[in-house]
Parts: sequence; C-alpha cells; structure tokens
Amino acid sequence: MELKLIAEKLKKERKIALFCHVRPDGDTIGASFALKHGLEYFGIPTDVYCDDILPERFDFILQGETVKNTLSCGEYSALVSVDCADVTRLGAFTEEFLSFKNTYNIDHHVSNNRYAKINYVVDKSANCQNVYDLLMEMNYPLEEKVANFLAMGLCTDTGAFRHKNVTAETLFTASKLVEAGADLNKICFYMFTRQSKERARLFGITMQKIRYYLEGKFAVAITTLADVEKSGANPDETEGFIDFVMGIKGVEVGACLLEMAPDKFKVSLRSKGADVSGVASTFGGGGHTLASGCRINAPLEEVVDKLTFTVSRYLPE
Ligand SMILES: [Mn+2]
Repeated sequence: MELKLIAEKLKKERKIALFCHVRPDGDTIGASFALKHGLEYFGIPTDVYCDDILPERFDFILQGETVKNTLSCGEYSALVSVDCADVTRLGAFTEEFLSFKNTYNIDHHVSNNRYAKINYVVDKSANCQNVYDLLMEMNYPLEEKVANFLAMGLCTDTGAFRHKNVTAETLFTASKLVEAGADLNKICFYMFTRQSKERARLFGITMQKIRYYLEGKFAVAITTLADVEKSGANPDETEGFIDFVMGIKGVEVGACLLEMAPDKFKVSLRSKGADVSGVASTFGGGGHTLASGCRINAPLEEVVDKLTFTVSRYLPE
C-alpha cells in the first residue's frame, strides 16, 4: 500500500501495539519508539512490545521508557511490526500477530515476505527512514526526542554512516533530524564506541592471536570459552570484532569464531568481494554476499581447516 494511504489509515486507529524484533537493535527500537511518539501526538495510545529485554546500551535514549511483554490483543485496533523481515522475528508474538484481523508490517528488508494484512516494505538504508517518511506524510512536527530515535536507527543500520547503503537521502534525512535536535555525536558514542572494560580485555585477548591464511587474504580471529571466561565479558560483546579484522591491510575475507560450547563455534564471515554467503551455506548457514554466518561443530583446528579450504574456493585468483 502506498505511503499516503497507510498514513491516513494509521491516523484512524483507536489504539496500537508496535512490535520490535527479537535481539532488538538500534533500528527496530528507534523506529518503534519514534512511531509511538508520533502516533501519540495524534492522540492514538500506543504500546511497544518486544520478546526480549532491551540491552543496557539503549538506556541513554530510552530514559526510562520500556517495552511490554505480555500481550492481550483485544485492547488494540491494530498490531504493527517494525523492522521485522520475517514474522518469526516477533518471537512469542508471532501467532497472535498472524491471527489478528488488522496488522501492518513496516520494514526495509528486501527479503521481507509481506506477512501482514497491510505491508509497507520499502528498501531503504534503515527502517527509521521509512518511519520518518510516514511521520512526514502524517504532517507530524518533528520533536527532538523522536528525531533522536530516528537518528539512532539511521546511525546503527549504516554503521555510523559508513556503509555502502548510505545515500543522499540518508544524509538529507539525517540533516533534518539534526536540525530537529538529534545528537549524532552522543548516539554514535553509545552505539559504536563505548564498551565495558571486560569487552576491551576480550578484544585484546582475541586480536593478539589473530591468524592469517591464504597469503594473508583470509584472517581468522578466535574467541574461545576460556577467553570469554578470563575476560569476564558477555559472549554477545564480541559483536563488532569482525569490523576490526576487515580493516587489516591485505585481508579479503575475515572470520570471527566464537566458541559457544566446547567444540561448537559460531562463525561470522565478512568479505570485500568474495561471496561469503556461499561459504556459510556450505556449513548450513547463510546471509548476504559480503556478510554471512554459520555454526560449525568440531574441534577448533578442524573448524579452521575446513573454513580455510572453503574460503580458498571462493576467493578470486
Ligand atoms: Mn533495520
């Protein structure tokens, strides 16, 4: 459905429940809370749901705002999923969403399979761009709080405006958000720079033993259970390690191995050109051409051997 019609229809709703995806990120949280405040400006009470707790790093922007996790659909006139490419991203709310009479799906993933009654799926750098467009269509006067939520989504889904998905539109929207009071410096600091002492320690342990194969084109960073334990960090905190690996001169493909249980590894793959989704699918995983992942259950050296062999087949000569 087109933007104008969705905007008009949303404005007529009585009460709305918004849904973030599981393992929530800056885009789903930013888009949901921006839309919540936008709708409430028009007098529509709105609640945000998430089948996960919101990570502590979002406290700075939420300032006490929370998500709900027990749903009684009856009180709402519409259920709206935000940034969920697949309906199972709603976690425990999937079934209720699918059986509800009036549902919206607002998303930016190309792979979105239009599972709601009304689907607004447009390929943009972040779903916050779609929510921005929707709010502008509703003639919502941008408030500072909402500008910050939207900026957070743009910022996180574009890697602080550094990824290939940044367009003139992304920056134009960002400039409008800054004009309305969004604090990009603060958002980027909390989303990308700030870390715990434990993570800094784990980063050091992992990177000092980084390995190179295939004439230095393939780099492997390994985080074992022992490393995690020694650092005191949470295994989730290894997120972003791969970016550092990809910055190393000469590296074409990077892999971060995280030992989840003895001889069970979660593998994150990145590439500057080679198709690593092919590498991942060899091991039952998947993803995008330049970023993908899989799980391999085997002793460490076997995992590294298998990966190196497979990567060698995908690297250009
Ligand atoms: Mn997103």
